[in-house]
Amino acid sequence: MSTVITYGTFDLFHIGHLRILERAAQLGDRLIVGVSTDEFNALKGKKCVIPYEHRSSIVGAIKCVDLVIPENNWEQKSSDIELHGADYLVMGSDWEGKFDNFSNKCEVKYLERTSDVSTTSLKEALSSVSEEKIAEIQKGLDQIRGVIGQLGQ
Ligand code: C2G
Repeated sequence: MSTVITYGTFDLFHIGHLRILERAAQLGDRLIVGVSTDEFNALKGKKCVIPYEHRSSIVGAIKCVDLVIPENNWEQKSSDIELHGADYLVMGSDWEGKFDNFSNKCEVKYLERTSDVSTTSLKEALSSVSEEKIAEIQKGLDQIRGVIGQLGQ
């Protein structure tokens, strides 16, 4: 039985996350996913929208995922690979070359990142919607103030 392991934050889960997990799962019989804890993400300089408990539950519910483990630091990959007998470490191509140091423990593969989608772009879309909403509410309040002003004259 061959085992694949991969890691990620998986914040605001999107199609790029699903595609990397499905393609990683196709490389073996079992897929283990290390989901970055909120504390580790702080170390990565990432502030998650969705807390670890929810991110790990979402990833764990995906059909092709067999096991979710917490990712607490960069270094644990080595012991994870040994503990779980991973044959492949898979990451998206934005990490190309960054984990080659684990190639003495398993095959390291970088799969093409899905273009045109990212957690960052989703966050920006969400914040722009809220800005638009605030502007719309502000406009309504100004209209109400105008009517009140007219009534007072
Ligand atoms: N990914 C992808 N396509 C996207 C976005 C992400 O293929 N459009 C891949 C990334 O390359 C990564 C995985 O999905 O393999 C998870 O991405 P993130 O949640 O952004 O994870 P990251 O913050 O890169 O953390 O130790 C490794 C780190 O935990 C990776």
